Amino acid sequence: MSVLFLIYAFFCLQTHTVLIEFAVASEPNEEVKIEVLYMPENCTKKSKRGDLLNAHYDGYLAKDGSQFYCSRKTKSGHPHWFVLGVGEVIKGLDLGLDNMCPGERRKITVPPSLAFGEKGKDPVPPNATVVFEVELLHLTRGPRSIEAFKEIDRDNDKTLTKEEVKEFLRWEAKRLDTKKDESYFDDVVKDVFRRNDHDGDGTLSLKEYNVLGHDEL
Ligand SMILES: *[C@@H]1O[C@H](CO)[C@@H](O)[C@H](O)[C@H]1NC(C)=O
Ligand SMILES: *[C@@H]1O[C@H](CO)[C@@H](O)[C@H](O)[C@H]1NC(C)=O
Ligand SMILES: [Ca+2]
Ligand SMILES: [Ca+2]
Repeated sequence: MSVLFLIYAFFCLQTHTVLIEFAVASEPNEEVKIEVLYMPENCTKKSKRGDLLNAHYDGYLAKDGSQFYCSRKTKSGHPHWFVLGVGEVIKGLDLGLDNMCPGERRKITVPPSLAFGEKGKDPVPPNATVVFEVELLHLTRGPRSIEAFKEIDRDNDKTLTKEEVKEFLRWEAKRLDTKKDESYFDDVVKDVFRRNDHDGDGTLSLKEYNVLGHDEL
């Protein structure tokens, strides 16, 4: 999945994490255990909710140490790109990968309530505690971050116009060396505004843009 697609998806899909967080809140005794296996000397940037992370992770069953997942061995062997803190990965990883530096390695032990639950998910059996060994390779501030909003908001007036969004998409496509027609950008912008411009004034406010972690403002 390309980063551009992720950005598009984030403009267009409302996240549904409220339910997940609610479910987790009912199990206050179960916590994620984090052990740092390797910490790079230079830790300049730390992960937070809404960031795009690129990581390798191997999954093991705590019960017998058997491996049930390895991102290095899947079809393409590519590390995964995902957005932190929004339910794209299991809750235990959303919590366990917070505040992590690129280059850092962690062992994260996740109770079943924050992993695959009472039902499990083949090949993970029901009620299984799982252990992940994760290496964070790259981190970029995600499309729902205040950094991204500011980047798009070129005139810094705290609203995004269609032209600003389109300019940003063009710039991203160029940066990622993805060739797209003008009509593609027009369609994306149209779709973004149809879904997000709730008051129909032709611009996106911070609230409409749905920046994660408003408290930073
Ligand atoms: C951190 O990185 C910078 C530049 O990337 C380098 O000059 C510096 O020596 C590094 N510091 C340590 C403690 O490795
Ligand atoms: C999983 O745990 C729940 C709650 O402790 C229990 O009710 C259920 O029977 C367990 N399921 C299995 C398959 O062990
Ligand atoms: Ca603006
Ligand atoms: Ca608006």
